[in-house]
Amino acid sequence: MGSEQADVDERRGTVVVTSMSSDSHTWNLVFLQLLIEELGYDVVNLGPCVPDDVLVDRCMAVAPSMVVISSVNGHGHQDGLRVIDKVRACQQLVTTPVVIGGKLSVSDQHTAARIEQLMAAGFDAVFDDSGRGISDFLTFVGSISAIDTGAVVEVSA
Ligand code: B12
Repeated sequence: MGSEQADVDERRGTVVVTSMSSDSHTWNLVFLQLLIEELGYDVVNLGPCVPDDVLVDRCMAVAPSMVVISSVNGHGHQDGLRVIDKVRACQQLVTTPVVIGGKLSVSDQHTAARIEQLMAAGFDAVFDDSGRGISDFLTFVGSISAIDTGAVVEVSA
């Protein structure tokens, strides 16, 4: 991805990458950190098993351009519904783009319904592994960057 790496002089802001309290997996977070850094953002990686109040407090302190939540242990749907409530309860984080992705459940059944619930609860996007996760995520980040810079880009559905 070297040639696509954004010029370091044009850093786009800070993204918080985090897991949630139940999830001890770490390589998903490292992967996302490297990916997002290559897109030109600084990343604050909160690591695995992040308690809800720590997640919210760190987001308040960093005031990020975006919060990227990752979960792969199968509890992402449940944890995500709880955490987004707490994030959106903070006035300062009401409009911050917050996304979630990974292996959000232990089964592929009812994926659409789970995504719908997470969106209705306040996430701006959900990237379940059963879909086109990473390419959809890159499109989403492109749309955030366009808002940041005022540029107009076409984002496919
Ligand atoms: C290594 C590993 C562990 C290690 C983790 C060590 C560490 N330091 O991270 C250990 C042994 C600790 C572990 C523990 C457990 N694990 Co584990 N683990 C794995 C394993 C083998 C690899 C995960 C990995 O590192 N992948 C590499 C990273 C880079 O990729 P990734 O995690 O898949 O993430 C990718 C995508 O999900 C996506 N993605 C992730 N997040 C996000 C977010 C966004 C926004 C986007 C766009 C994309 C995205 O992008 C990543 C790159 O493609 C997987 C199986 C597998 N082959 O995937 C199981 C797996 C994730 N583990 C699993 C389970 C169940 C557990 C345990 C609950 C087991 C147990 N009963 O104790 C515990 C979890 C405990 C807990 N509290 O969370 C299950 C999850 C089941 C599910 N979701 O359906 C898996 C899938 C194994 C399986 N097939 O059953 N695990």
